Amino acid sequence: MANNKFMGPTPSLIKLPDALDDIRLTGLPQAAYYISDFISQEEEQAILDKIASAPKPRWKQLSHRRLQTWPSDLVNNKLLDAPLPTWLNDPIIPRLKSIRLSHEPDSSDIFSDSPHQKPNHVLINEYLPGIGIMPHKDGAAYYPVVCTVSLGASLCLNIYKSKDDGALDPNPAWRILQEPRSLLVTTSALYTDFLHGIEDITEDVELSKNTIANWELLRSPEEFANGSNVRQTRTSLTYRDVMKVSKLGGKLGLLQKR
Ligand SMILES: O=C(O)CCC(=O)C(=O)O
Repeated sequence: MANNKFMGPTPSLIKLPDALDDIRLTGLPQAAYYISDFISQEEEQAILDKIASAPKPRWKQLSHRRLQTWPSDLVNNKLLDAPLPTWLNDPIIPRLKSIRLSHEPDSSDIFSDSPHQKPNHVLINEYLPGIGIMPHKDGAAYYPVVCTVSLGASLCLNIYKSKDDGALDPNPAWRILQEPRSLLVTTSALYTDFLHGIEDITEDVELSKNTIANWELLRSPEEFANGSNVRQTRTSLTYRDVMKVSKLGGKLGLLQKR
């Protein structure tokens, strides 16, 4: 037998759904979609290697979590126009753009109505076991579509409602289990009206088809048959379209005219 350390589909065998509507999380408000095998193990490893080899100043160290922002941080909710590096573009963005939203004849992809028709910004978050992210909304800087590719390990993303008095209901309304190499897309009301977060725990518990909104769409539900997921380091790539982009070239032109 060939000594192939990678198991699972090779890039050419990645089987994407015909339409996002085929893999919608039906119990959630409009709309969330989950593809368990969005990238192959080779592609996952190549991206992890690129992340690991980024120069140290690329990392921003928060109190418990560290992150990279590509192509750069936003300033006043604006992005300075710059391309994403090839390894963040390819294969993920063409693959995202290749899936139409529905089976309607004129249906196009999830970014077709966004200002730049594709994501122009990627946040890379690294979560060690026991580390999460507080419930939050992503705010007005982005077109309300978030595409998250998970690498390395699984964890639960929680979706929270605000109570009538505006306070956060601390019990998640839904939990979404994200496996390595999966894609989660959240849009519309789910983006604007709900909060999302990841608990600071070392083990996700009470996992079952009754508690996990995407259970039927998981690659390997049998891995969680005992109801638990012991956390390991999980890295996420969050792809979004920043609506306002400032052109440095334009600014230079303006300076030259003065
Ligand atoms: O890592 C994740 O899946 C969530 C990241 C997140 O909440 C964010 O980028 O706003």
